Amino acid sequence: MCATCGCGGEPQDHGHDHGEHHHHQGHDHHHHHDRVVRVEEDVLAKNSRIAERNRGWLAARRVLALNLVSSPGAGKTSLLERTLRESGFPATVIEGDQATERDADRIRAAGVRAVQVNTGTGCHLDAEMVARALPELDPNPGSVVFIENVGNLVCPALFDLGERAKVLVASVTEGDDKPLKYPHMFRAARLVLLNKVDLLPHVRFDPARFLASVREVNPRVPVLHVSAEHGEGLAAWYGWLRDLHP
Ligand SMILES: Nc1nc2c(ncn2[C@@H]2O[C@H](COP(=O)(O)OP(=O)(O)O)[C@@H](O)[C@H]2O)c(=O)[nH]1
Ligand SMILES: [Mg+2]
Repeated sequence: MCATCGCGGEPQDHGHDHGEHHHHQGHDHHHHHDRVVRVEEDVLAKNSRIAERNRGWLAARRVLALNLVSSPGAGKTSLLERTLRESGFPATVIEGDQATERDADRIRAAGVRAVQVNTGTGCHLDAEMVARALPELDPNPGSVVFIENVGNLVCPALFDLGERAKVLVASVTEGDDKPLKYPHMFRAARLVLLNKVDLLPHVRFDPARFLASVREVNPRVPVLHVSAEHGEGLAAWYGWLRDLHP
């Protein structure tokens, strides 16, 4: 599991059989591994309980919460800035980053209230951080809360924040093979936005291969092509939001 945050999965071997060849690890390794898995289960079970509480808190206010996940720099904040400016959705934002108030400042410059959460060494937001941010944010009944997670395609897949759905922002500069390399995140997504399509003429990225890779891990998830910079495809994203939250 992830040494910093206590999240993560079981190590998976490819091909070679451990135990037999790794004499130096032997029994201790297995005891250690059992303990690690148990701690991880505790961490995730506690997180799930708090996430359920968040879900109740949000439901009581008819607030739609979405968890935006991506690798660093895919365009989550850019997408939010534009969405907040032109979609007309009443919304507030929780910004997650290891450090700085920069993204919250960008959101506030778009005229929307935002609470910044800094995770320090942490690589994801957890339900407890969102539980603390929500009363401070105090979203209006019927509004949307966008939660921009820490840029990371690994750990945020495991941590339920109490959101209705995870929206995954991928971008054409990341390569078309990422769905196969980060299957947990692509499986957890309810919507995939393929951002920066304005750059397609300049990068080696095959949209058909990307779509096939997404389909392999998540057969039914919608995939929308967008450009947060140029506005392409954003009407379909606003339509998806409206369908979820009339
Ligand atoms: N060409 C292009 N650049 C984009 C687009 N969306 C975001 N960017 C750029 O990508 C970089 C990272 O964007 P940002 O919104 O900070 O990504 P985040 O880390 O996911 O929040 C910035 O330089 C943006 O200007 C897009 O649709 N097209
Ligand atoms: Mg950002």
